Amino acid sequence: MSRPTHALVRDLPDSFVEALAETPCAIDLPRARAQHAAYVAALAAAGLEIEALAADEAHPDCVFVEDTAVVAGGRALITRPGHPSRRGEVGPVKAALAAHLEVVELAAPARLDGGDVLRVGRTFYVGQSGRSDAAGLAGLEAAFGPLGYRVRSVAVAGALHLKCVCSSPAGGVVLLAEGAVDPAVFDAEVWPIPAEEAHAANVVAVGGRALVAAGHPRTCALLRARGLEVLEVENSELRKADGSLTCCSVLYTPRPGRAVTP
Ligand code: CIR
Repeated sequence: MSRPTHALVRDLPDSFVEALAETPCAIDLPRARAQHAAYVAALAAAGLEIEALAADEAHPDCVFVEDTAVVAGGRALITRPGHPSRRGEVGPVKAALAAHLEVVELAAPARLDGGDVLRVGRTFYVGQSGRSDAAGLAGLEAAFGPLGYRVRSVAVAGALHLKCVCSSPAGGVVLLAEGAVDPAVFDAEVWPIPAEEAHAANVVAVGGRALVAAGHPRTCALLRARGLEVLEVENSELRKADGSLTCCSVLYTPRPGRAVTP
């Protein structure tokens, strides 16, 4: 499986201060923008080519592009986000990815957020959360099953998305917050981290490097001990809107023969 070469990101609108949040609290917008810029710079430093979409004031949560697309095998599934206020975010994401990938779309009434989709090798683990349902899982299976991917359902309780509590920092590995999900559901090597560092379970892995939310020393130590280069990034303001690190990018490799940006 080739490592991703590109990252799609999206700027924060001023309306980000009204983004969906399970526990609303005041967001420092300039700080949020600075943290997002540092995150994008870290992706670029990891060798990814960045494509940045303009913010959309009508969609306060548009920075969380991960929820709008799932990419694998040269194909992008444009999702139908679980929260109605987010459905209008998909158009520019679809247009951007269509320049590089084959694009298919999830049909109504299915609901799927990319934050519920964890891919480890050729297996997709799909969270069944308040945002993603069985029809969304079936749509993902229809999109990627023919490409040789299999799909497993994971019940999610106590978290917005499956990837709020886990991610894949390396091939064949799941980094998992203890007590969040039964580790036995993963046909993978599981690296547990303490529940009090659950927010650090969501890392962005590129090559041998892992972007980790700052302030989680035990997780950083674990990842370093397993040979990864750790880069801590500040995420306090995006976290106020329930954002983790993977949610702010869609990583992909352009399909051979597709047009790429000049
Ligand atoms: C939402 O509630 O949809 C946003 N405020 C947060 C989305 C975070 N996305 C993600 O973890 N993939």
